[in-house]
Amino acid sequence: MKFNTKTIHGGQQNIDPAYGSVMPPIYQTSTYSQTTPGGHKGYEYSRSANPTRTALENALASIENGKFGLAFGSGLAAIDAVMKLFKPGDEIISTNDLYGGSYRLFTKIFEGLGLKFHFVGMQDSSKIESLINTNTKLIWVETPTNPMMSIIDIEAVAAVSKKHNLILAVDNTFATPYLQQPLELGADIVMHSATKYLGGHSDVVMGSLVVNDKGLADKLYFIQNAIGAIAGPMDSFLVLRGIKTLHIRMQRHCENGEKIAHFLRSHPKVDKVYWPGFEDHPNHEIAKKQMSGYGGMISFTTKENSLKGAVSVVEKLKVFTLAESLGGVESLAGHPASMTHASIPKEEREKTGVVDSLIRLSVGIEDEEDLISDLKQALA
Ligand code: P1T
Repeated sequence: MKFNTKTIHGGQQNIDPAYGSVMPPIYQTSTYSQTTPGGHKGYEYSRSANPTRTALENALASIENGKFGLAFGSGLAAIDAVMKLFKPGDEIISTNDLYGGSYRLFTKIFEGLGLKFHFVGMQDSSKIESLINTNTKLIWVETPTNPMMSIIDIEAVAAVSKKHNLILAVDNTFATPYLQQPLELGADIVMHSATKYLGGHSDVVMGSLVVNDKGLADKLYFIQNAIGAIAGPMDSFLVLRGIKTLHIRMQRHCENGEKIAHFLRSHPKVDKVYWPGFEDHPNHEIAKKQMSGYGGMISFTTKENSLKGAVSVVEKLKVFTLAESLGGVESLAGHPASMTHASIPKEEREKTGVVDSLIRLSVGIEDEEDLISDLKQALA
């Protein structure tokens, strides 16, 4: 099956054996009757499994070209489950430019529980190798990175990971499987904040993991059930519905993203524009190799280069909504330093470019002319 068919049918065979409904029923139930202890039809309690969640988990596995999918109550809950594979003393190497909440989870929760994190720019994979020792267990990659849009060569990192027998996890939230398929490039785990493009309509908070290895899947299922941070049936239905239009939404996000990136670059008041589709983006060649398009996420600074200037631009936008999050059909603007990345200490975030004057756009699928006029009036 091709990707554009998988979004609609992948993993969805015989979805409702009872009545043949085309969309999966929302099994809004916590439990299932048993004829005798253990005598059930495959479902006993909805923390362990729920048919609507199963339908979504099968779809997630299908679109990521993986075997096993798991859905969690948020993206961070999915990352939390991965970290629970490890024990005190284990070491993790992570990209240094990443979602502020992931950084907070790593440093404020898991460092306290005895895991050790190394944050490093991964554009050069030899930098990773120099940090590996016998305690190293996982490499955590976000690409494109949030919010600086750096691109990390998944195949190159996978080669290092395999050589040292580590697990490689890739946060694929920004690219989505429409643009990039990390398992195909050698990753062991692909993670999503399904809140974003997979859901696609800013009406759900959810996370997901997809893996190929049965042993790893079993460990993650155990953690999912033992901890209980699962996705609910209604939310599972909504994300499954979102996935059905992922390919056409992404196509439009990419088209609008490209136009806005070029518009910003040509605007006299704009200074730097971060978007991997530019030929002179430092990682453009890697993006071209591992992605089939460049997406709708763009960050930029203005020549005024001040907090006040950035705040005044985001406050003036009318079609773009000033809000946390991304990946919905509507365009959003954010100020990473005070919003999504406020939990990263200023000196740390500024090292990767997350300065006070940085603005991040999640370009939606509205008419491009309305988006450009909106940016024009806000920048004026
Ligand atoms: O918000 P949640 O569903 O828990 O997902 C966390 C997360 C993980 N990974 C990436 C790359 C993310 O961007 C996020 C959430 N990000 C935002 C809310 C944001 O505005 O950047």
